[in-house]
Amino acid sequence: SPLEETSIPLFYGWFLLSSVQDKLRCTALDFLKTLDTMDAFKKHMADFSGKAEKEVDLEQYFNEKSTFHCTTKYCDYGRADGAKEYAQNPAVKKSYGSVFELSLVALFVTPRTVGARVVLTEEQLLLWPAEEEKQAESSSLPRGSRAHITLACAEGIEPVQTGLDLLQILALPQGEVVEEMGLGPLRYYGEGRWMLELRESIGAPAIFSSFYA
Ligand code: 2AM
Repeated sequence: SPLEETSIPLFYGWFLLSSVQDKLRCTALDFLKTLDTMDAFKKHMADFSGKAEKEVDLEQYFNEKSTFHCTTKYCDYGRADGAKEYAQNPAVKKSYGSVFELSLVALFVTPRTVGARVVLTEEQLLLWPAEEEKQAESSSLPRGSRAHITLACAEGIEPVQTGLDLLQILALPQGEVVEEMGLGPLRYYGEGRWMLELRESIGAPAIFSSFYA
């Protein structure tokens, strides 16, 4: 019936509690500000600006996203493949409205997106869709590798890009450490792709729920 169809949300995911959202926003902003001033970053500035000498203000370059969350299943109100099956999954129904603790292990920046990498527990993986979108380059990565929080996107970039950028980085050989930052080692992966591994992961309480626009 039409009523049942409209009951499937745009997406399911873990929504960060507001206290940790503010903290993560500050951490991400500090990271961008620091990155912007680093010689190693300036050396590769053309990845972002297109021109070798042109400076980039990363704070201006990216538009921050609101309501930080880690998408589990994009359902598109039931139109996406596997949406109905996901909505009916007993694990999904059982966990709906429960609080989980997400583990944020890295921050990454590309010319398109800024994100936080999330490593899921076995329990959290029960809520990860079975038919996760398969990308050619990521076919050998473990399930849940795409888990992330989109923090910001460049002009004209849709947030779905963040997970693709993360998978791309994870499929590459580990980048060289270009600097030990306060939070941990910063690695460069070429083509404007940077990843800061957090020496101490950030524990982020988040509610498993869904979003209807
Ligand atoms: P995100 O998870 O990287 O932030 C609404 O658009 C939300 O669903 C966003 O959070 C977005 O990206 C996510 N999203 C959009 N399209 C998607 C897709 N095809 N696959 C997975 N997630 C998607």
